[in-house]
Amino acid sequence: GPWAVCLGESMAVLLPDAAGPLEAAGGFRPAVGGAESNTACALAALGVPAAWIGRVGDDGFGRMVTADLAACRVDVSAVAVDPHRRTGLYVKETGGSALPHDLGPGRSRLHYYRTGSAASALSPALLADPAAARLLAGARLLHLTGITAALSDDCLALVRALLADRRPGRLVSLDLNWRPALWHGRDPAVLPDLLDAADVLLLGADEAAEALGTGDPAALRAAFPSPATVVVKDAGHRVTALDRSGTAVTEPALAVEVVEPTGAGDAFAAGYLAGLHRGLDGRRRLRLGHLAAACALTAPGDRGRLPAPGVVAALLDAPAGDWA
Ligand code: KDG
Repeated sequence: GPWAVCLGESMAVLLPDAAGPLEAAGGFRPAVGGAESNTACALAALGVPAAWIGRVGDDGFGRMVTADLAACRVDVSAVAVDPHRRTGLYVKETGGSALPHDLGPGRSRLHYYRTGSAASALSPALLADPAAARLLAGARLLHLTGITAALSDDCLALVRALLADRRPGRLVSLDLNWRPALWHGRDPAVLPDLLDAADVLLLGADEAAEALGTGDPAALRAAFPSPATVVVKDAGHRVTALDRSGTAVTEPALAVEVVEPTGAGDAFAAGYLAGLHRGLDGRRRLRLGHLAAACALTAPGDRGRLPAPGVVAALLDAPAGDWA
């Protein structure tokens, strides 16, 4: 069975053909997004057997999402189809046009159409589903994000149930993925307990500062004593991984020309976790994360394409001065 199980909401995405405010969009290209399934795809691309567990509607977008992930060689055997609710959707807006209401160059915004989506009906009942239970029992890694906790009370209960259901030999990674737009009317004070229940905690320094009051790696390490590793990503500059004793490994990010940043964090998680799967040392784990993130940063959609395995191997082993 799959080594990694990634669980959360995947959505249909509409990508406008050109940068600019949505009222001026000429056409949209369909794509697939969702933080956890992005990570599952990138894991599969890195050769790590991965599954995605989620819930889609009995509709064309749901079938598109599921088929797209299957085409990425992600196990979709436990994806539930909800007969009553629709697949979630988001529309991506990117800035850089000269038109009024432009977001500004290099900026992008996700417009969500997902309230009451099929995925928002995920609940602890999932643990009794035979297909999901089979994947969860066999996995060595369960990957979750803070997004799921924001989707509904049932989703929050599912995240809590999964974090409480500790299995020997199975790690849980959790990426904060702070999405303020999803927390309107909900209480993000539930987050710290969830974050501290992970084995591998991934946070962006910026989002952590916003959601938790600090983006400082040492302060975050102190705030979350339980995870074996706390990984703090400092937007495009460097990532620091700290173990329980506070010992830190820092690796600079690769300098790339950013096309569109969405999905870079998901790819970083996949690279880092693939490094765990390969038994890489701490520095190479961070490098594999940076490499996967760089590929997502240079693609217009959520996901990028990795270089050939030989190129990846050469980069992982590059001397420090040649790396970034
Ligand atoms: O990390 C990328 C995600 O933000 C995007 O795919 C949509 O899952 C998504 C979300 O909830 O923001």
